[in-house]
Amino acid sequence: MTKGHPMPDSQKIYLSDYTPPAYLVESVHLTFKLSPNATRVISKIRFVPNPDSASRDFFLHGEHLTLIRAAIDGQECSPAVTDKGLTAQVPDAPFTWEAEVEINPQDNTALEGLYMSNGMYCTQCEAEGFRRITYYPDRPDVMATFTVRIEGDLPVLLSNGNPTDSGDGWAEWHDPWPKPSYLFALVAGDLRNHPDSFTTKSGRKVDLNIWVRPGDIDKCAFGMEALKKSMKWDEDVYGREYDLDLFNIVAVDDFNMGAMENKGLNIFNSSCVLASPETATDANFERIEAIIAHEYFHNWTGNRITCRDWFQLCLKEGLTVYRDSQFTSDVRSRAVKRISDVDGLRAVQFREDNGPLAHPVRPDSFVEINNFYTATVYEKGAEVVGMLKRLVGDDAYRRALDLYFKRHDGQAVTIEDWLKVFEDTTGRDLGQFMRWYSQAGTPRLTVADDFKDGTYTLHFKQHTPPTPGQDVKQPQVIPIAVGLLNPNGDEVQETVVLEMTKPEQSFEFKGLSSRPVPSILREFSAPVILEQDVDNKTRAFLMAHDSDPFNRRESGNALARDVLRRMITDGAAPDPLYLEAKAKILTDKALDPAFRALVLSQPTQEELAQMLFDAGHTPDPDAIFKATQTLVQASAERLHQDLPRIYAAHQVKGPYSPDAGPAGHRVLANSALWLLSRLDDCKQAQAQYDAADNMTQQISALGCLQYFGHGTDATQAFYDQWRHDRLVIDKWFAMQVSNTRPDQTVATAQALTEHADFDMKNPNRFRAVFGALAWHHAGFHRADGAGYRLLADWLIKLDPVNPQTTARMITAFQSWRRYDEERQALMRAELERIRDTPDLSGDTAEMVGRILEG
Ligand code: 0A1
Ligand code: ZN
Repeated sequence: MTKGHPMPDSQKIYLSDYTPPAYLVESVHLTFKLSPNATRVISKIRFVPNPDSASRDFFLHGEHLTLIRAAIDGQECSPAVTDKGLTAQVPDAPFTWEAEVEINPQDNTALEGLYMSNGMYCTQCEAEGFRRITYYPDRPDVMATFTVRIEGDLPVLLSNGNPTDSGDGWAEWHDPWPKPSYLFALVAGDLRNHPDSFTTKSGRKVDLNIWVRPGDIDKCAFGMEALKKSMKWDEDVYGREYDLDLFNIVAVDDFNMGAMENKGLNIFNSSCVLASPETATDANFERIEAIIAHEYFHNWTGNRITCRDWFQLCLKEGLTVYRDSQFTSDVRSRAVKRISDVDGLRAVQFREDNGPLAHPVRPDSFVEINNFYTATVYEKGAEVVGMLKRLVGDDAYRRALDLYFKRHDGQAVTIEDWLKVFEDTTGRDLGQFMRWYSQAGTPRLTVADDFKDGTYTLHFKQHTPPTPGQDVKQPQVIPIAVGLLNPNGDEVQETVVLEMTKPEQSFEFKGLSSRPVPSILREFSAPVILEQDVDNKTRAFLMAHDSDPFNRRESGNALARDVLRRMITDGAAPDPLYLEAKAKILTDKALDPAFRALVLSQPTQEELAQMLFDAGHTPDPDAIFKATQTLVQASAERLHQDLPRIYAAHQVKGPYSPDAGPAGHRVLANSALWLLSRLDDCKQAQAQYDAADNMTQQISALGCLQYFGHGTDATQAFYDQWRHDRLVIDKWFAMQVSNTRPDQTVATAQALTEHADFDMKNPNRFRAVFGALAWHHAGFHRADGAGYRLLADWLIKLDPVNPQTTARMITAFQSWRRYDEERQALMRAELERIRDTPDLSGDTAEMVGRILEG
């Protein structure tokens, strides 16, 4: 967005207005006297004038604080206080600031700053939560060492760094590594630990702990293994060692996001760390492993080297997501990981990039930074790192990262600094590459080809549609990985990376004896929408022969999209070509079962709505639903002989293991079960439910039973079995909504809000019901607007309690302009009702404004 954008918000801040801080901090001493409603925080901060700043204005951020007293160099003073912070007269020389403030963790339902969750104190400071703890220059370019004393009558008192001393009712911590305030953390509670240790490659022994509530101690082992694997991997692949004697992870039930990389004291949403075979699915295990890795990897990419300002958020997030995806590819299947990442990217990031919330990977303005923890910053940010690596090559990438760590350790830096290490390593000019960070929107890549005298030519065109505040786009550097197959299905050109830099560009392949079949954008080498005029026979051919597994699945997916498009817009019947191609993959024993399951899955209704809209149609949610049902039914019928065999062949014997191998067998068997349930009245599903001894098997069966109308007893039994386990009950809430027919989705969600276990203050529980509603495409988009109304009612209720989660969930409405006039009017009315709610939070106000305007 530019300054000309119509948002009338004077609170908007701009990247171009960045100025260095007037004062730097040398050291921070904090004392916490914990009390649920009246915690005292006493701070002693050594400030020095910043030689790189012309300003000598002294401003400290502070919100929701009661200032009890303040002093400068021991002299009591009376700063001018507003609801955003304070200003004071200070010496033009180093000085010591002291303050005492009172805060109320018990009433902090926003879950930012210091708050309470089930009797335990914990903090969340990213991005701007530290200012709810004490007065401070709460910006990432102010880095300092922290010493913390905690006084409280709870057995476990934790903060960042290493413990230095403790006694009855108090503990002291010191973190030797200078850090910005957003990485500060404190935890106090009646917690138990799962201990372990790791010896780094230079021989330093690090104590590791996962801290949980007493009942959860049997759910820590997997997370601990994932942590040790991550520590080893970062040493092996990036040469990065851990740098403290202690690494703590804490699980909390009330948390707005997945987890947080606080230095030496990572805090996790309990859903992202706790797992046992009985309570967590294979998908949960994989996600937990990835998130533990992600937070751990932040120790170098985020903590040791941090962001100069919040516009640079992708500097740490894009890179760290990229690193965790490399890790998962290495410890599991590279192809399966890539396919699932791209499915997620398309479902969430492409949707964002194609609507009112589109913004560059590095935004240039914002009102509320919390609203920019987006798929664009994270997932597209990771794609950009992946493209950079592809363009410079693996060796240069590693050398550039070595230089990055050497040059910028201990600093707060920018995307320019990041790209400069690549330029200095490779001699390349990355000026054009920078557009991936500054231009919003998903490039459309069109391709045509010709073949003459043994030369095959690919002609590409690129075009990026306008996005809010950015009407005109410049051409980007697009790495296009291409391979060529001959008509027998053999590869005649192995993967090469074409570097497209111009709006239109052609690439030649010489010396071919016949016209080849191209496999374009292998491994999804760039986050673009490929528009290729291919017939479905060719797609089926590539699905059978492509040596690139990503494109093999992609051809199947493109074929399915085309079949579904014709079913939706022309009333066509399911194409047997697709059903045959699918049957071939399903029964190909040479292929990885998890990969086969992905080929078996159909495009989601959201993906189809995007595709139709992009092709100039108005997506009709009912017609999309109907077509997907017809096609899945046709698949089940076509495969009816294979399904029982596949199901039986992929049952896993022996004790449960969440490893990729057995998990792959389970996902294939359960995909078969899902189809089989359409044919056998859920007989097999009921048998699996009754016999299940792990959550993957139990929930897969329950899903079938619920979806096909046989789930009443099992749903009750599941509740009775798991009512004591919050994380499992979250699944119970979500599944009932997800597995409804569209005419029942809203009523089911509504009824669940009246359940005694529904608690809007717990973000996981709220998301279980309303996330499931928002992702149920046909149920949410019911023609009478009941889905929109119910979600809006609850967002209005949630906003005063937890603005951050409200603002994230209002994105359910972001694609409102995609639909027919009636639905648009209904969604607009709900958005306006939210917008006009008195005292709406700034977080939600910004989002609703952008969604309505864009
Ligand atoms: N940095 C964390 C994500 C995170 C961001 C904001 C939060 O609260 C506003 C909490 C967590 C990560 O990337 O994992
Ligand atoms: Zn992160």
